[in-house]
Amino acid sequence: DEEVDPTPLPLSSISKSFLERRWNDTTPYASKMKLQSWFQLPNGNWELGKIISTSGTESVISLPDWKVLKVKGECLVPANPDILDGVDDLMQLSYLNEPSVLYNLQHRYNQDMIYTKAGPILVAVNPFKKVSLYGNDYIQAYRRKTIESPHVYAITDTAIREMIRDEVNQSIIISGESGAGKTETAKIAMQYLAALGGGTGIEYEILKTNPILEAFGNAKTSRNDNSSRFGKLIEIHFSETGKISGANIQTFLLEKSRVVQCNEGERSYHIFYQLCAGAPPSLREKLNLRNAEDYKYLQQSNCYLVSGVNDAEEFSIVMEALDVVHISKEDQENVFAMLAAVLWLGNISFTVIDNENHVQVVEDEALFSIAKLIGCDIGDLKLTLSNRNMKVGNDNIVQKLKLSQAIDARDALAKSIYACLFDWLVEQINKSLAVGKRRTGRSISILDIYGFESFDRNSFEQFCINYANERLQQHFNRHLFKLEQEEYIKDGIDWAKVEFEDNQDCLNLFEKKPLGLLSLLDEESTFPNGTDLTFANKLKQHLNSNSCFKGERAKAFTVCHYAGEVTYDTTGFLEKNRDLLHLDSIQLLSSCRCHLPQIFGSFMLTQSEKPVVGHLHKLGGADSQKLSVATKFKGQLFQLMQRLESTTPHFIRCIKPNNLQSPGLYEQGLVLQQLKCCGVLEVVRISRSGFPNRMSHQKFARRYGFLLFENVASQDPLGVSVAILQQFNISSDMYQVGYTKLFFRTGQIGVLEDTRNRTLNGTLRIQSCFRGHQA
Ligand code: AOV
Ligand code: MG
Repeated sequence: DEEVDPTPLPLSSISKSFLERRWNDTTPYASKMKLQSWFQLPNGNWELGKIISTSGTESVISLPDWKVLKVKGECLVPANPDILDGVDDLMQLSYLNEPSVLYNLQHRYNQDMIYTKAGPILVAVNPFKKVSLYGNDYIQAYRRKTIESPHVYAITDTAIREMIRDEVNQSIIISGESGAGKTETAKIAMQYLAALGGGTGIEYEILKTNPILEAFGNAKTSRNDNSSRFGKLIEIHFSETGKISGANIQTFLLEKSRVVQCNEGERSYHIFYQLCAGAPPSLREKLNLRNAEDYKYLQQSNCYLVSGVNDAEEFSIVMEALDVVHISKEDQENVFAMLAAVLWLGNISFTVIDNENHVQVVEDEALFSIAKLIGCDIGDLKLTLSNRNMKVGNDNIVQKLKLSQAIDARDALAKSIYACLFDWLVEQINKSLAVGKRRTGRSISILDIYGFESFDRNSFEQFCINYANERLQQHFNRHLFKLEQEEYIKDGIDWAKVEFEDNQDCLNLFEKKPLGLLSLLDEESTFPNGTDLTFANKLKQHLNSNSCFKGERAKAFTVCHYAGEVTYDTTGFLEKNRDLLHLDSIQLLSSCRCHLPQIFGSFMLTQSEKPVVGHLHKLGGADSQKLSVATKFKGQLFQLMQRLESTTPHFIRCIKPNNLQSPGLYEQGLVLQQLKCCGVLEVVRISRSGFPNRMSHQKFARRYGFLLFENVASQDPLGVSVAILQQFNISSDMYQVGYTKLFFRTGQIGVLEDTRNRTLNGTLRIQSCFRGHQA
């Protein structure tokens, strides 16, 4: 009786699996059994209660503190049986509801099991402390698959296997709020890839890019002591033999403004403090370096230290890393000289010389130090910082700058030098990583951008950062919901639609032309009379009817992002979007005998000639056909999305369990809000009732056909596929046969893959034994 079912396989058989039925179970729980149930306390937290009795619509429950309450049935949410406490995939929960998911993650979190699967995605809850889950032993264990529990290593391993199996590039896309753990997670994934080796030391180099980029691109914010202020995509290339052959890093929109301005309690980029604290005496003298406290740019936020961080030690780590990526000692010193120049720029001060507020530069140590560090004439520097050359018709006129203009010009120069330095560093790193010139193999990309941010005051930077997160969320939705469901329909399989939060409306608010946030910003930025206030008014005038937009008083507006509402203050929006560096400053840089020829080198060559447009572009010349910052960023994001679209994505969602960056504290409300806004519950839901793995009939037949015990009469791929399914006794609940593809529930392909690998390894071993005998 228990033999193989001889009836032909149904093509589209099941409509609702038992899992689905459970998910959709809406019968009032209390009336069914005397069991455990979740009860929401007035503070929003959930407590596990035991139902003592039920009569009519009311139940009596007892809470853990022995309190007994009479509650309405609809206030109770079913809890899972104890046996399901802390399951490692949320899909295994019998009752998938908010408190059950929260409790499950918390249960694991309390035992330092910070990783949990939610169907195809990995959820990582930030431990804010060292957890012993990493290192070589773990890497080897995941490699050999002797550990199964969810981990970044496991995701990365899957990416490698799928890259080889499907011959498709892969991406690991890490998202989450600021401080949720994206950058750490990216490093853990890189660690795993690096352990595969490359043979030329390239893997070591790849790891060493992290301290460099973090020193120059991360800073302490009020949300994260090591907050990324740029976005990063690292593409790691593999040779045909599965070894790392090289890598390439692309960065996105560095927050320049931080160099000249940052909020109370935050810091500028780590490297400034590291340099001040860690430079050896000879370097200090050469660069005329002071302590961090002596520089105005670093003084303003009144924060010099990060708890638990030794900047001097970090500096030596960065220097060592610079060696590893082949940046010469001479270039390193020049980089530090540029940093010192930026710091001294902040100390440049002006005296007002007339009653129109025109200024002159004070001749002091700051001025002399900069001239020496960047190698320019003191007189030229003075003029650049206090005058502006303008072309009116055929005449050149010199205009004196007012105090505020002079300060802006000075800060613009500092920001440009820093941004150029950052780009130059990334370029050098890329040269060093481009070892495998002929990249015939495949790649795995890891995306780590700045997370969604909402501060008391939000400016242009948050506007861009949150827009980027909105784009990324769209990619996530597209892959996990839209494409998934479209494919089911296209291939004609039975399917119950899952609703999800689509953020398309919010993206439209940003991107629509001509009446979207970005277009209106650009338009106002090009108007000579445009101001931050006229911009804010224009937004209110055109966008007030948009459901994702709310006008606020004066210069502010609110956007309803997928992750919550954020109110932006438009102060500085236009200037930051234009990001102009005056021609005078560009000419100054082109004339300087700066020690870092590669950065401003092209300017040296054209010293006597007219500046070349291309070079102006790099520094953002005022009179070049320059794109606005927002438009350029939008273009970069589109390109990024295109690149990601050609890969198989693996998603990791980082969750921040508290806002204090402290270990052991799990705030249910905060976690729930993050789970909700990124659709974790829906992902689990769609995966439970869906078929996340799929393969064309042809590919399936080709891949597993050799495992068949008997020859199949039919040679067509569908026939072979069906025979395989039968031989492996795969329950008809677990797959569906579409017009072109086979669709599997989670885990099914894994079973087949394991058998295939075992069989192949066995075969190989037999072959090599055989060869051994022959020899
Ligand atoms: P983020 O990248 O998501 O924020 P980070 O990766 O910088 O966040 O993580 C913030 C801090 O959380 C780190 O500095 C660590 O102290 C801690 N942390 C995160 N993950 C782990 C882990 N797996 N183990 C131990 N500690 C961890 V931002 O870049 O601000 O969006 O912009
Ligand atoms: Mg980060």
